[in-house]
Amino acid sequence: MMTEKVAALIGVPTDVGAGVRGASMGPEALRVAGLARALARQGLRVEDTGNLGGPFNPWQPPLDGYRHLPEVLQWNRAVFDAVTAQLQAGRMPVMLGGDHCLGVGSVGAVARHCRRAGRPLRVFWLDAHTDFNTARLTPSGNVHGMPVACLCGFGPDALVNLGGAGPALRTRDLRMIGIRSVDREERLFVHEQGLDVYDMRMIDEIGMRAVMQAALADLPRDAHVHVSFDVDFLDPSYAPGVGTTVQGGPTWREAQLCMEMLADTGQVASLDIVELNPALDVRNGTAEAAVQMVESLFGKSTLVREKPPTS
Ligand code: 6HN
Ligand code: MN
Ligand code: MN
Ligand code: MN
Repeated sequence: MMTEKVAALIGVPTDVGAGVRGASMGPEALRVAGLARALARQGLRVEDTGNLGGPFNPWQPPLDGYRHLPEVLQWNRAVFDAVTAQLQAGRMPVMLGGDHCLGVGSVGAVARHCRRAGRPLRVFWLDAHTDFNTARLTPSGNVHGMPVACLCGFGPDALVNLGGAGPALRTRDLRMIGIRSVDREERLFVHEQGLDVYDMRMIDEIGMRAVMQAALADLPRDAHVHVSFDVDFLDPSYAPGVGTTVQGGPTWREAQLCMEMLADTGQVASLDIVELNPALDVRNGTAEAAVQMVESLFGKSTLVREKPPTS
């Protein structure tokens, strides 16, 4: 008998890592936009575990290169524990952010879980940004620009070692799609560390299909696929409700294809939806766009297909 897959929604209402207030309202906006129903339509059983709690946003300037580090840490500890608990219960964690600093706890938990199980991990970072800043490189001090660096071992000890000693991720376990904004100093570090970045230039030149084929080419059959979906991945023309819009993102169809090709792997096992900012949205349209993308990520397609149309 096939056991039903359970998606566990974990709301994390905070914007302590962001430079603009409002992502703390993201979880509720995603619920209102029908996230649970969309997942259920794709055959998942959905359990909404409610929201995690944590400190308010103190709205202070950076201290030693970080804004709100104690608060960021406290939220990420809660995320790490909640995601770990769901993985251990055999459920698929779906984290509703909140800003992207929460990726440290979420991806960190997934990485430790995979390591314990001896299962390979592949993280797809869908974002306009590489989020690879450090205290020394950051132009803002906002920790939502640093989660990838922290996960790879470059950051404050407390965040790097959140779930145990040593970095959670190896750079080779990461694929970044949709990138179009990397800070000056951050860029050198991205190259130095050899991140696998599929930027908009590449999407322009070879198309989303070839980009995703390349990004998925060496995916082990038994790998756990984690998708960290920063809503600013989407083009602001149809997804204005984020704090850090960058023009020139994937079109609706390109973004859809990216999600569909991830769905085709059948291996998506955990997800973050982050950076949605309802204070900047128009009639919850960005939340609805994100929900539609997530539905594609879990297999929504127009026709019933045994395999991709052109494979
Ligand atoms: N995000 N690179 C900029 C910074 O302040 O470090 C923007 C980061 C945006 C982060 O959207 O998750
Ligand atoms: Mn497992
Ligand atoms: Mn971003
Ligand atoms: Mn991000």
